[in-house]
Parts: sequence; structure tokens; C-alpha cells
Amino acid sequence: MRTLRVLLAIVAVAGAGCQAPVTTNELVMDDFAYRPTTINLPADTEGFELTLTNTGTVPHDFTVDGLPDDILVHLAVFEDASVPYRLPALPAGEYDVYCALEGHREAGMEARLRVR
Ligand SMILES: [Cu+2]
Repeated sequence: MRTLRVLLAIVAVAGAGCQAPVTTNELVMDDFAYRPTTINLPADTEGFELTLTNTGTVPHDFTVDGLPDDILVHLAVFEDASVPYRLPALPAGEYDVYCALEGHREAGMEARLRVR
């Protein structure tokens, strides 16, 4: 019985390691950081609604770097606002996200976008 319990525990841990990352539905922008700093999206991003919420005291934006030339992801959000942002089709991969307002990226407004 004890062996069975140990085996079940090992299976539970192994199963947890195989889970897909939790999809990010909301990105919070603050002065001067994003939460979370890793944004996980499923591969089929076209039309996916990512809520951008600015809890800061100044405007912030959401810019994705490294996408193919014909895809632009850039949206500014005023302070104390929350907007749904429908994403275009993004190729699977990892991209840098940053706030393009002057000095904000340098102050720490960076994140990583993972499209599976
Ligand atoms: Cu900003």
C-alpha cells in the first residue's frame, strides 16, 4: 500500500509538469511594470481578447517586438482604464513586450510573450 501511495505521488508530480501554461487573459500595467511578466497565449491568437488594464498614474502602452513586418501590436492605454485588445494572428514563438513611452522600458516596463 505504501508503495502504491509513493507511485501515485510520483505520477501526480509528473502530471503537473506536463500541464500547459495558464493562458494570460489580463495584462496589468502599472508605474512602471507589467503583471504578469510572462504572458502565455495559445497558438491560435487571432481574435484572442487580452484585457489591458492600466492601474498606474500615467498612460502606458503595449508594444510587441520581433514580429514579422506585416504584424503590428501596439496599443496605448490611459491611466485608470481597462480595454479589451483583440490580437491579430501571431506566429508561435517568444517575443519581447515593452512600453514604448519615453523612459518606461528603461524603468522596468518589459515582459515576455510566449505564443505556443
Ligand atoms: Cu509605460
